[in-house]
Amino acid sequence: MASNTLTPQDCDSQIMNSQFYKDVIAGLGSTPKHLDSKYFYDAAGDKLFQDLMSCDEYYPTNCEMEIFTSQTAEICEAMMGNGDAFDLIELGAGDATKSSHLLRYLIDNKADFSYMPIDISDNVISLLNITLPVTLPGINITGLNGEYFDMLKKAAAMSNRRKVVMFLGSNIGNMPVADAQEFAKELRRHLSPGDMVFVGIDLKKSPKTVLAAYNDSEGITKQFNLNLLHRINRELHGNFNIDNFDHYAVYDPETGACRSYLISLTQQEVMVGDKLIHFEKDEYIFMEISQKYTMAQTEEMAIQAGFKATAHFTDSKNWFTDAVWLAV
Ligand code: AVI
Repeated sequence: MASNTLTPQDCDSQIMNSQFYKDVIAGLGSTPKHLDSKYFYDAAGDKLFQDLMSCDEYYPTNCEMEIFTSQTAEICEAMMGNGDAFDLIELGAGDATKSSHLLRYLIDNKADFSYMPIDISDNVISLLNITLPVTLPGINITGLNGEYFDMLKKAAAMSNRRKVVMFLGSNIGNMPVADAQEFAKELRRHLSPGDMVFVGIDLKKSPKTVLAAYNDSEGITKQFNLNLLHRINRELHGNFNIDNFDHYAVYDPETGACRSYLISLTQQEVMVGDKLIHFEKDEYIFMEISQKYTMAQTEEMAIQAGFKATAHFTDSKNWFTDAVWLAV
C-alpha cells in the first residue's frame, strides 16, 4: 500500500540524488579539493552575509550603496533612456535593498517599467512579491523563480519591451575571469540591440584593503566559510569537526584574485553521506574567488561580449563601479 511517510532509505536517496550532494562529493573528491561558494547561502549563511555587509572592513556593499544613494537620478536617467517602456530585470535580487532606491525614484518619476526580480530562491521571490507592493506602492512587479538564463528567456517571452538587466553587488566577481567573460557573452545572447546591462564590479585597490574585507577582524568571513561545513553536516549527513578547519584568504594584486580557503588543521577522515573523505594536515579546500578588476578590464569585458560600455558610476573612493553596458 502506498504511504506518504518517508523511510530513512527514502531520505538517504533524496539526499544522494540532490545536486548539492553531487557537487560536494565531486568537489571533495577532486585534487585539489574545492566547494562551490553558491552553497554558502542557506538561512544561516544569509544571516552571516548580512552581518558581513554591515562590518566596517567589508567595503563593497557600502560603496555600491553610496553610488545608489548619491547618484540615483543619473543612474535612473541612464536606465530610462528616451522614456520608452522597459522591463527592469534584477539577477539574484535578494531582498532588493539596493535596487529599492532606484525603484522608488523610477516610480516617483512616472517611468513606464515593470520590475522583474530573478532569484533561485522561491522564498526570496515570494517575499518580494508580497513586500514590495507595500513598501513601494505603485510598483509593477513580476518575480521569476529559477536559473538566471532560463528566467531571462521567460522574461523575453513575456514582453518585447526593452530590457535593462541589473547584476549588482560584485556577484560577477565570484566567477573566475574566463567564466565571467563567458557569462557576459551569454547575457548578451539573451538580449537585443538597445537593451542594457547595469553591472556592479569591485575594482582593484590597496591589497591591504581588499584582504581585510575577506579576513575581517571579527571573524565573520571565517564563520561564513565554515558555515558550509555546518550545512554539509546538517543537510548531507556529514560529520565535519568544524574546529579542525581554519579560514585563510589571500589577495594577489597582480591578477586581482582574492581567494578563500579552509585549511585542515590535522590529518583526518570525514564522512559525507556514505562517502569517506581523507584530509592531510594542512590540506586546503578552495572555497571562493572574489575577483577585482581595473576599469579598463571591465570595459574590455563589455566589448568582448558585444556591449558598449556607455557609462560607469563610481563611489567617492573609486573602489567600486556600477557600469552601464549597452547591447550593440
Ligand atoms: C556575494 N559576493 C559578491 C561576496 C564577495 O565579496 O565576493 C561574497 C563574500 N565572500 C566573502 N565575503 C563576501
